[in-house]
Amino acid sequence: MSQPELKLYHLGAACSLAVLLALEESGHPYSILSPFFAAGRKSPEFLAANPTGQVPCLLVGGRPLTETSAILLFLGRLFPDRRLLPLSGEAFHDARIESDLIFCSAGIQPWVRQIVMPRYFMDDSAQWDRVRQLGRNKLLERLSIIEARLTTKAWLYGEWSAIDGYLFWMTMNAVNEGVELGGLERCVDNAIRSLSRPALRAVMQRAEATQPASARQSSDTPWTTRLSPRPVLDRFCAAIGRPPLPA
Ligand SMILES: N[C@@H](CCC(=O)N[C@@H](CS)C(=O)NCC(=O)O)C(=O)O
Repeated sequence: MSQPELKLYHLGAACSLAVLLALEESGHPYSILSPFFAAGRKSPEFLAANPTGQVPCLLVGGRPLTETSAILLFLGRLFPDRRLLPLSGEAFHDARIESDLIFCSAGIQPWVRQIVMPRYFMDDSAQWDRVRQLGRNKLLERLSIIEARLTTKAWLYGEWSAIDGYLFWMTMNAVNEGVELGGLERCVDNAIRSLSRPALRAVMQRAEATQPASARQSSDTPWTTRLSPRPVLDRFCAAIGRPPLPA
């Protein structure tokens, strides 16, 4: 059966990176679309596809699909042989995977957003440091829940899945944004292992390279920075007191 054409609206280091990684791991051809058409201005085509103006938005044969957790679930089902998610078809088992995806997007991601974009939560910029610190505290608390899940295994489900890729995005933002990850060695180790996957290194480099200059320069788009694998790896190692690993 022929697969649909897949196009992803993606922006730099935004959470759409988790979808980009799943697409890369699928081995299926896809293309990346920019949500912008001018500095800091989102294109009418993008806003028509996703009126919230947020990435990710995946065009599936031209039809938009939004929400990271729904897109990852869709890709897991579209490419069962690639084991992007360990779905079995058994209703409760698969619902637990869906629950984990929603925990990532609704239970963890909003705290990353609060740290990176405090202006969405507080109009008084004098309070932003405090808003960020509250976000860091909550992000740490939520990642601790993942830490407890990783006690006996490197990956969330024993084999790499797109949720480990999604967690990588959370942990990368945590370490980039000064969250103290010293007590979360397994989360950081999980992220380091994801970073050793060629697909992730490839998408990080591509994500950085495909940003239009206008998006890079806009102060409105903080999701465009710090995507080089090497410094991210160094930050992970430093966070848990591990000597720097070879590139
Ligand atoms: N609930 C959405 C949230 C998506 C989201 O927050 N996207 C952010 C980047 S991580 C975004 O596009 N922010 C730009 C904006 O809100 O204008 C999901 O899980 O996909």
